[in-house]
Amino acid sequence: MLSLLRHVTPSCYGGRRSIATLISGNATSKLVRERLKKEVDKMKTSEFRPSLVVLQVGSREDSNLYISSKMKAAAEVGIDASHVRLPNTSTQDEVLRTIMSINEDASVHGLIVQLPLDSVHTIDMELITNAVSPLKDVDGLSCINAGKLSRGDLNNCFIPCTPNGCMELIRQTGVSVAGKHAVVVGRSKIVGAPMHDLLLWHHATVTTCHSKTPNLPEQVGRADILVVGAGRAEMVHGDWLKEGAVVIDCGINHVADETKASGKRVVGDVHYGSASQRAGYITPVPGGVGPMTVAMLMQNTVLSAQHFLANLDDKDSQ
Ligand code: NAP
Ligand code: LUD
Repeated sequence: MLSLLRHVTPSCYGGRRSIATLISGNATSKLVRERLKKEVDKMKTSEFRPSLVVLQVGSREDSNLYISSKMKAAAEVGIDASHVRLPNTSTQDEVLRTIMSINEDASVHGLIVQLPLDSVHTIDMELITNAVSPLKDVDGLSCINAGKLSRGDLNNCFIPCTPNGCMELIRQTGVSVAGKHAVVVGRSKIVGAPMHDLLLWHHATVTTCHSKTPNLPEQVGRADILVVGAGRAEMVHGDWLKEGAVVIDCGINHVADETKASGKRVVGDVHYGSASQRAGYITPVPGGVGPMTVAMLMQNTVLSAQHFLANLDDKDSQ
């Protein structure tokens, strides 16, 4: 565990020493990928390999980057992954037909539709995520999987990758979730809402905040465990935090930085410099939650392939 956590190097912020221990998503995700590779090696035959399809509509630059990380991780683990890209002129019906045909393809165990959809036409995102077969929904975004998670049926559903990755990072700290006060900032279907459910069913008392929550700093200050997914660059400031809190930052925001060749850099939703002065544990951005999202997608795909094989065995023995 020690190599996955390290004390944040003293920073100049406010002239004080940093005290938080950094939780490395890069190191934790590497361990997950190594474990999954061993599991895939055991189940792989000349005819069988876990398989994943990532469906993209259009070609947003950020989605291209995330999908290429997913393809790379799949190759490393031994998952047969394909990237299906539909043009940004695709209609809702065309996207639905593509999903149906992948649903019916018995050689595919996992299907995700990378969001947001980038089409010139209006597409109902809810209709699209619910069209994915719940048995292949390795993103855990269909209402069947989300419903099971909200009722605490954790062992019988696919858990969305980002919150699942956050739980894994919290586990690395050794801080137990049961009985703690957890605060989630954001209530989206992909981050905040499933994060709330996961923390709740791991027996935390959970407060979920959103854009209409009055006095956010006060709510954040009550958190033993804080997970932020708001999409607001460096919004959570260190002096909002309870001393020693576990801080998990899901935010990926691009801000201008003239010292970089690209003219920009990536920051989280938490102001890292000040937060690391006060938190007990903190995730960096980049290198925190992002790589865990990718690793958890691999984990869900391997789980789905294992279910598929177990069902084949059941059928054979009947
Ligand atoms: P989203 O769909 O835009 O949802 C943002 C949520 O934050 C909403 O619930 C919104 O409230 C809330 N919010 C916005 N401004 C707020 C404020 N000032 N105070 C309190 N709550 C506020 O975004 P998302 O998809 O959940 O993503 C959130 C962030 O996480 C983004 O930076 C995204 O890039 C990042 N992300 C990272 C990963 C990863 O793997 N690292 C994965 C997914 C997303 P309302 O509901 O009231 O609008
Ligand atoms: N849609 C996701 N849309 C966006 N960062 C990701 C993501 C890797 N259906 C569906 O993959 O799970 C999804 N399912 N998402 N995301 C965001 C979200 C989706 C975000 C970051 C990363 C996937 C990642 O690897 C690196 C890091 O944080 O270290 C690099 C960040 C950078 O931009 O440099």
